[in-house]
Amino acid sequence: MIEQIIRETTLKKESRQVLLDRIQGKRISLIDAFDIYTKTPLSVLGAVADYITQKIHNNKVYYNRNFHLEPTNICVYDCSFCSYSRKEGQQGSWDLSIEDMLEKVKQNASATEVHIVGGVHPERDVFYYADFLAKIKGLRPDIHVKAFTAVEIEFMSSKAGVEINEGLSILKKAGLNSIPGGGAEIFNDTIRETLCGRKANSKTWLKVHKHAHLNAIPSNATILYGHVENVEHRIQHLDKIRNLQDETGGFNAFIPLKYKHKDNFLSHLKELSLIEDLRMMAFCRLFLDNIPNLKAYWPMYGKETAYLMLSFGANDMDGTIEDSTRIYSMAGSEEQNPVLSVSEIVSELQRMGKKAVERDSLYNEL
Ligand code: V47
Ligand code: SF4
Repeated sequence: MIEQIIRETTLKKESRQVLLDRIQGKRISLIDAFDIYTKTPLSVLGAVADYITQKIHNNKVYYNRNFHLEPTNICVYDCSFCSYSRKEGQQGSWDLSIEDMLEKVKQNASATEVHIVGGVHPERDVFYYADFLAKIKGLRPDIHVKAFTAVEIEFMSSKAGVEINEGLSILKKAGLNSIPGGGAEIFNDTIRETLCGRKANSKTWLKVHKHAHLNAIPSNATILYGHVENVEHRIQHLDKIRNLQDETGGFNAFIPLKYKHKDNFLSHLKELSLIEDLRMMAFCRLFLDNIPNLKAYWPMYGKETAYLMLSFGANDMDGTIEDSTRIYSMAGSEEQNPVLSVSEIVSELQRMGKKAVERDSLYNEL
């Protein structure tokens, strides 16, 4: 069936063969990737992505019970795509005390994961955050702490005068269980310079994740797409992630993040269409043959689009969130107060012929 769909497309013969090889498990090379991304009809790209996803996951779609802590939006950097960061004292800034955040941990007693990410505060070093993580574990020894982007880890380690490796060990000892995928943006140094030139560069992001994996700290990876980059840049970015995964096997999930344009320095750019978002998700499933889980991150795409993406290669809805993140609502997401109840996930997926499966943060089924 899928072979027939591929054989009947209008694609050139070589690309049809690449798709036929891909469904047999063969890797898509960098050379072939551009034509596959840009020229495959969306229906065919989606069908192949769905076929591969079903082969790995059957009809299962994962979710977890999680919430975010965003300690502060005060940030030393000023990334041009960011609607969230503020300078100290600026209207709209926040800076939560450790006590306030521990209160939120107590309030979210049924969550299995806390996802901690925020602005890069000029005064906070790795010892401050290690103390914070230890206090969370003191309250909830069982909760999985997924915390701090590579950008935050690089800054807080250097603030404390320790190497990244040591910074990671300090955090791990205090309770860090895994690292989220943020801060990757786009691994092209020219573009990165214009978007977020002062923060950790591509090489450093990859180095932090490699060190984490070698120290048995798993992580996720992201791409920020749909701003000033082009398809070639996206493919090069995915290739760097795929190569590191070949080396370490430490990535649990990949999360494409679509650029949202409200209230930031790039607001003049038009956001990509739904069709482009579906194409991106499907391509990620085809290209990233060594990362099993692709998240449709609903607080950013919106629930409807996220559900649709489950037929275009995604197999994970992230989690219930409990209205605890502001990064995307401030950038204009339709999910202004993101909450997704377990019953909503279960019934919506049932209607789609999928099975909602609760997972822990390491993708063990609960
Ligand atoms: O690095 C910031 C992105 C990221 C905008 O690991 C924006 O499970 C779109 O790390 N439009 C942080 N994106 C979020 C993050 C994350 C999210 C979901 C799941 C996981 C995970 C990690 O948010 C930043 C940046 O790429 N971002 N501003 C914006 N205007
Ligand atoms: Fe700061 Fe992160 Fe926003 Fe960049 S994306 S300005 S590092 S909060």
